[in-house]
Amino acid sequence: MLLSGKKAVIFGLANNKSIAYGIARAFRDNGADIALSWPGEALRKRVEPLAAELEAAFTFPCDVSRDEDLAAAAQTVGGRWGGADILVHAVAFANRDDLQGRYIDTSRQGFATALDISAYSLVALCRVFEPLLTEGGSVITMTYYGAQKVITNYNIMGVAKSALEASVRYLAHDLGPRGIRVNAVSAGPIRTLAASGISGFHRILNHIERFSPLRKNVTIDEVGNAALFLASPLSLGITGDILFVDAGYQTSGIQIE
Ligand code: NAD
Ligand code: 0WE
Repeated sequence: MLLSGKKAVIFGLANNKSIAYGIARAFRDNGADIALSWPGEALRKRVEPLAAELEAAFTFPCDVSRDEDLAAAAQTVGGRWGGADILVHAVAFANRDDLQGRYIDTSRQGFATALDISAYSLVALCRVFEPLLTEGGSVITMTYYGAQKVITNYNIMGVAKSALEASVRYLAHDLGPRGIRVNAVSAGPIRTLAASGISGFHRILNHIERFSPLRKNVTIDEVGNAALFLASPLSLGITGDILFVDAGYQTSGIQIE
């Protein structure tokens, strides 16, 4: 098994549709020990049964917008495990109002919120966990094509994901000398909690089904397996990179018929 004896800390599992759930399952099925975070009591009730199902070692509170929570998370993991091999960051948030209409209308507050929770949190997470991460460790975050090209309504999240992708490169340079790799998976659209209530999401899914080379949408299992590769020794030569798991969509230019 690719991750026997490895310890993975996973942020961003909300329910069994979450990309983090697909990743956790792939890791668990490959022998990893798992720890899961929850951002507040409301989600704790959803996470704990899934933690039991995934045989997670423990769960812990962490709202990534709070420095105290991040410090406490590192303390908890350090206390329980003494270290960690894999960090998964599958967290994003923007105000719903900022995911529709014109990007130009994004408020200062809306901009700050999206960048704080969706991009800065990876930097903070890497910093507090740096002393705990082992040589050969792997940090994985989740991004979307809207970081690189304009996707209608993705708006401030596109800008936040651009910052996240740039952070992946800078963090890879900071942590590389310690043998720790930092990469992102750029997933195609998937109907998760974070996609629910996005107006016209079914049209995005239809578009990918029609125009991606594989003529389909991707699943959380496919994303989980790509994350497994990035977490495993199979990818020891890869850092600072963006791995697309998007049925090939990002390679498209003009397509006629
Ligand atoms: P999801 O709703 O299941 O996961 C998002 C998670 O972010 C939730 O678990 C939520 O609790 C967490 N979160 C939000 N604010 C937080 C905070 N302040 N502190 C801690 N956690 C917080 O949806 P998902 O689609 O699985 O999203 C996971 C990641 O994948 C996100 O980064 C998202 O941008 C990215 N992504 C999603 C898609 C898609 O189409 N679903 C595609 C590409 C990338
Ligand atoms: O990254 C995302 C979604 C992130 C997200 C979703 C929400 C919905 C609920 C961040 N914040 C919030 N805030 C909420 O209140 N994706 C890649 C999925 C997604 O979201 C879109 C997309 C796609 C794809 C929004 C508009 C257009 C396309």
